[in-house]
Amino acid sequence: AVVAPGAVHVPGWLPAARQRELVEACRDWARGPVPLRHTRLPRGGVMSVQTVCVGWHWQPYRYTRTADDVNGARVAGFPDWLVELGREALAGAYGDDAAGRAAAEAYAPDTALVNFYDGDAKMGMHQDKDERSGAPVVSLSIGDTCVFRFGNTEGRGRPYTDVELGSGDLFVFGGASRFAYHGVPKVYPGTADPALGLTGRLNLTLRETGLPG
Ligand code: MD5
Ligand code: FE
Repeated sequence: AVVAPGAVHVPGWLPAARQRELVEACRDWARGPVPLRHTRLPRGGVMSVQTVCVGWHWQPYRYTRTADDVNGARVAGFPDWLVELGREALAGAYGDDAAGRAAAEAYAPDTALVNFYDGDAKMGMHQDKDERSGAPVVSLSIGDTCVFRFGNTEGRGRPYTDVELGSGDLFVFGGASRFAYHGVPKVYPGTADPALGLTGRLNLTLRETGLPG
């Protein structure tokens, strides 16, 4: 479903077996070299979601190779299979025409933010503007269903559209939607398939930082 120009939601895009593989990969990343943790904000706040990064480390509000705000370690490398997953995702969302297929082939994500939401975690309305690239953001959700609030480019308030994101859902944010405000006001605890072996919600976002190699 096209939610706004460039914003495409594909429910149930990722098959269950690949969801389980991704959960396992996230468990590995969560152990280190930089552990899954609540990101501390420069003004003293602490995010309710827990995050681990791959490829580049996001520290509010820039990307670095080492986690200077956590343990100083160099972040895990960005694997080729994750680049491939990003291209498949773009093709899944945009691949109906030649321009979309070309964009998918050219997509070169170099960072992933893995966000873990327990039943109380939320994400306030914000823009993702720390990337020096206008390439689309690929978002994959696994586990508990949440309410995703997709807003506008002017500010945190209305108009916005609330969309439920369930396990396996793909959302791609490109074009005019790349810099829209968005957030996660609510997670519905216990809504994931128990066979996933995951309590809570995982969200992976793939991005191009636009930074040199
Ligand atoms: C999440 N994560 O569900 C969301 C999915 C984050 C974050 O917001 O920054 O880690 S990514 C949603 C997104 C990304 C880029 C642009 C837009 C939405 N957008 O234009 O709405 O944990
Ligand atoms: Fe975001």
